[in-house]
Amino acid sequence: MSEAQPVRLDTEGEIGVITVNNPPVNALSPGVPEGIVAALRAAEANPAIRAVVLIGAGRSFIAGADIRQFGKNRVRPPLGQRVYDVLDAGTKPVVAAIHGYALGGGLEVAMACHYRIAVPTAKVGLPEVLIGILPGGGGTQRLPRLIGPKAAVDMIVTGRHVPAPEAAALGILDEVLPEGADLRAAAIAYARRVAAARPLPRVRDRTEKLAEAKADPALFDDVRKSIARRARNQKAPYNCILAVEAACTLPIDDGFKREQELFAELENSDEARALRYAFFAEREAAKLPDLPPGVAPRDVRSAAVVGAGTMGGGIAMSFADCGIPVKIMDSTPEAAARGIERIMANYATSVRRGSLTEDEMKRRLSRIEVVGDYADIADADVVIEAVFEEMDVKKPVFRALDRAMKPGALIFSNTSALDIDALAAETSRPGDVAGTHFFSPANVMKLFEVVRGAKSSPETLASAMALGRKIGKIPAMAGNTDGFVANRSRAPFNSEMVILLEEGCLPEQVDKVMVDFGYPMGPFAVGDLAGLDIGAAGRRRRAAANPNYRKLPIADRLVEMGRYGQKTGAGWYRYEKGDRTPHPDPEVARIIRETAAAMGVAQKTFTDQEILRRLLFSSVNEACRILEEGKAYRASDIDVMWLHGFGFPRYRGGLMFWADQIGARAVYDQIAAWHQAYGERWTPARLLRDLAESGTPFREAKPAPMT
Ligand code: T1G
Repeated sequence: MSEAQPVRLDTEGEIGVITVNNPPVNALSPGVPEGIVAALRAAEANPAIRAVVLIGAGRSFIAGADIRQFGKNRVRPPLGQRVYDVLDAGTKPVVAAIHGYALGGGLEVAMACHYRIAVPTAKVGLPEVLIGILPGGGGTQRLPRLIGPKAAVDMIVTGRHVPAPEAAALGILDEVLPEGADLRAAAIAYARRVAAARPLPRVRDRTEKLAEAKADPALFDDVRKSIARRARNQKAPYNCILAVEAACTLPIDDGFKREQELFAELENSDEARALRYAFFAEREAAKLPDLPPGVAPRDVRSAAVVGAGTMGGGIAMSFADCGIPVKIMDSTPEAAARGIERIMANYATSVRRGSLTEDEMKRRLSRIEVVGDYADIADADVVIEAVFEEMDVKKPVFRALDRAMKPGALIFSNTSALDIDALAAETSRPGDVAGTHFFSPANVMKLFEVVRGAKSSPETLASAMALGRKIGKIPAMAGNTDGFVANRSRAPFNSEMVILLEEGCLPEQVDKVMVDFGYPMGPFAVGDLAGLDIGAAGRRRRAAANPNYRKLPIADRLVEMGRYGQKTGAGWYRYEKGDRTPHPDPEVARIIRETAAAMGVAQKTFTDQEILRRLLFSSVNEACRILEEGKAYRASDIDVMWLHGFGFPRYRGGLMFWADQIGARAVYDQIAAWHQAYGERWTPARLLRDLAESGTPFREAKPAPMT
């Protein structure tokens, strides 16, 4: 809460101006709703005030309830005494003046006002479902009255932010101001114009658009069917639908009651707690706790990418998508041309799917320039190396970048596992070098794993984290260890899934367990998508570095047979031509049986829980090793990587949050038992043992200082 009063009432002539000032996003923290109510009552009681403007100070209107208050024993004002109710009961027009964001309770306050105007860059939305709850301030009842139940249920179930022009077209906003307009002055003028207008246009009184539900009785069932796959195992999306349905069948005050009932079912659910945790974990991950004070990130206004392959092209798109001009080059003009063709094809697919307009595609393509020489990229503020994942290919690139790039340029590698220090050593400026590991497809996946080299300067690291946010990614820091943090914590999972086959599982059985758990795809299907040859290269590298490395003969056998996955029409599964649907393959079952027999592995049957825990506990154990070695700042950073790098179901919070639901003691005891049964690979991490003995949650583990 700001030092000054979070809410104040001023007057401009006969217009009252209520300003909410609770940085950084004007959340409705304790004291803010009360302040708004007090200001509204004061304006009501002041005969000199004929109309009121409600506006946010700083960068936004009101971004919603204070999420930090959820899950605590909140004192919630009863129906009839909330801000929304006081607005409904008012006798003077109130104009909501919106800039930045009006989200959740913020939009609900605006919808309880009589008029809503906004600057063109403003965005509105009811994103409560994204944190496992539903709009609890009348939003499920007022939004359908403003825009109709169909559009309302779409906004509420997706939680999407709606740009002001679209919000006006839908009927949420009464006016969008011209570019550059002074919002406060325009709102005061608007209030003067409507000061005498009666009756007051209360949203609660508008029912004409609700008739849409009568004309389409299947509306809500159709929505339930349309979300079934992505809302699997979740309750909030379905309660959102029920609440909007109530708006179409009940008088509004009964609808408010129904909304409260449906909200109460969600606030303390596992799903809501996990989603709230994920929300804050993502923001925490962007912070470097050991950054010296006063270190500011370097600004990035231009970029360059070396390597125009799948990753390089996706990285270039990430910059172009966020308005940053980017130059891209490869070893030959033909390779560069292939790269730009792939980029154009990717954008064309988005246009075909309707997620991008033709004009926006042209704007983005205009920001990508193919160049032929290092001299052409010398002036870029940042360069990302994205060439073939072999040291003897990358090192010459770093030497060339060192010779070419302007002083102060950031020099990052997109390597997914190779030693950042070895690459930095090829330059005269190791302080400017770090890893920025994108996940494929680079223009889609949000995880931006920043890898610190031993000599990476604090400014370079701060710049990398800021760059991640600037290009719309979720940055998280990793120490320089084989596989960094995301892939290293994932590696045991990738081994254990194949070892389960040696013991009697089938790929389709494992995949079903993980899809039922909430993954969008099973790990074997993902392997076929990524290419089994990629994994084989990583195994060869690890086997060369570690003679005790546990080989995976079944996986190696498939690769030897040329079964690389979708790209060869067969991998763990069989694929029909032109169809990406994985089909269980008896040939694979035969290979599994033969290999297991040759290895002399006793066969057994598995419960779903045992499969799930064999995979995830192996990674929880590795995550503990990563933390005890000081290669990650927080357990929650590892969760952020699993959510945004591997599709871990968000409503379960993340790998370590999920493990905390089981408890370190139970995890440790199970791993200790598998250590007895399977040997060295299941040796419990020291940190895991310590957490089990002290009863400390994974989320509160104190990692070693980052090195
Ligand atoms: N409550 C508490 N803290 C919040 C917050 C919120 N609603 N929104 C942001 N913060 C903190 C955030 O943790 C970070 O803190 C700082 O503000 C800047 O945020 C009754 C029940 C508004 C689009 O879900 O989507 O209303 O890290 O880094 O990138 O029906 O914040 O600096 O310490 O994200 O510019 C519904 C959540 C609540 C909106 C701005 N509202 N916020 O993005 O900044 S439930 C939301 C956002 C509700 C009603 C229901 C984004 C943003 P720190 P940031 P940003």
